[in-house]
Amino acid sequence: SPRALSGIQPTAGSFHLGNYLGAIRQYVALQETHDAFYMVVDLHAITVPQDPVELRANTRLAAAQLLAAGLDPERCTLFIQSHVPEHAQLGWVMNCMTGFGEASRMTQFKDKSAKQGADRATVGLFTYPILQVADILLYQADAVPVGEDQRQHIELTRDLAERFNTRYGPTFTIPAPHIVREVAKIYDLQDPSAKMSKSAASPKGLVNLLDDPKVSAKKFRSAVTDTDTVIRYDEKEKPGVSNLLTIHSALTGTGIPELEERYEGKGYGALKTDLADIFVEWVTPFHERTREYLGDPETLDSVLAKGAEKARAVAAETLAAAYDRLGLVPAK
Ligand code: AQP
Repeated sequence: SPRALSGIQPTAGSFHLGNYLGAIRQYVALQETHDAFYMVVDLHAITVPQDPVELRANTRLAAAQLLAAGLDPERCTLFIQSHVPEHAQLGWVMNCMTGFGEASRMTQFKDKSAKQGADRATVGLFTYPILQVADILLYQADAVPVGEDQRQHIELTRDLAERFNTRYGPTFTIPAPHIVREVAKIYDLQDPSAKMSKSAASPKGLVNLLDDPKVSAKKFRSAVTDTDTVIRYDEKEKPGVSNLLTIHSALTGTGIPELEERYEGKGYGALKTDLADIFVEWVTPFHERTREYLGDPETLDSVLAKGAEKARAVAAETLAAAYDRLGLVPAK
C-alpha cells in the first residue's frame, strides 16, 4: 500500500484546533489506506531555544495526544524523530543538495525569523525545511498530510527528490502533499485573517485542545465575526463566520450548505454558543484519553520504542541507498 508520513512539533505542550483539523485528523484517516509513519519532531523543536525539562515532557505529551486523537499503534508507526538518527544523516545530504537562494525563499523561515528577531534566528531554523525533506524522503512517502502552510516545504521536497534522482539515479519516491481543502487553514478566532497558531499575538484566538474546556468555550462565544447578521459562508466578506462554519462542519460532519440553512434567521450568538458546546463535547473524551496514555508511561514508551524500531528499518535502507549512490564508501 502507499506510504504516508508526517511530523508534528511538541513545542507548545497542547496541540491546537488548527493542528488537529488541518493535520492530525488526516493522520488518523490515512492509517486505514496507507502504510503510515507519524513522528513527534523534537529535532525541529530545537531550532528555537527549548527548556530541556519541558521539551522532554512535551514530547511524551505530544505522543499521548496523537494516540488520544485516534492513532493506533497497530495500524501506524508512531515514533520520536531523534530516535531515528538517519533523519540527521540524510538531512546533511539534503543540505548539500539545496541552493542557498532556494532555501532563502522559504516563507515560513521569513515569518518565523521575523517574529524572533533576525539576529536570534538560528541556522537550524533556516535549514529546518531541508531536515523536513529528509524526514519525508527517508520513508519513500507518497502522501504527506499537512496544512496549507506546509505546501511550499513539500514543493521543496519534490524538487530535491527529483534533483537527486536525476543526478544519481532513481532513489526517492516523489511525494505529494495531502491537503484537505476545507480544513487546510483554520483561522485565529480573534483575527480571521491570520492562521490559528501557537505563536499567535493574543491567546484569545487560539483554541488549545488541552485547555480547560470552559476557557475554550468562552473563546468560541467571543469569536470575532462582522457587523452583518447573516450566517453565510463567504471567505472574503465574512472570514470570521466562515471559519466558525468550517470548524462546525468539520466537528459535526454536517455540510456547510446545510448549516447555512439551519442558521437562517438566527444570530451569530446561536452559532457561537452551539459551536462552543460541540467543541466541549468533542474535547472532553480527548482529555480523558490523553490523561490515560500519560498515566501509563511504560506503555507509551514501549509504543514509541517499537515505532522507532520499525521506522529505523525503513530509514536505514533508504539512507544506505542514498550514501551508495553518492559514492560514500560503505562501513564494513
Ligand atoms: N491553523 C492551521 N490550520 C490548519 N493546519 C494547521 N497546522 C498548523 N496550524 C494550522 C498544521 O499542523 C501541523 C503541525 O504543525 P507544526 O507542528 O509544524 O507546527 P506549526 O505549523 O509550526 O504550528 P503553528 O501553531 O502554526 O506554529 P507557529 O506559530 O510556530 O507557526 C502541520 O501540518 C501544519 O500544517
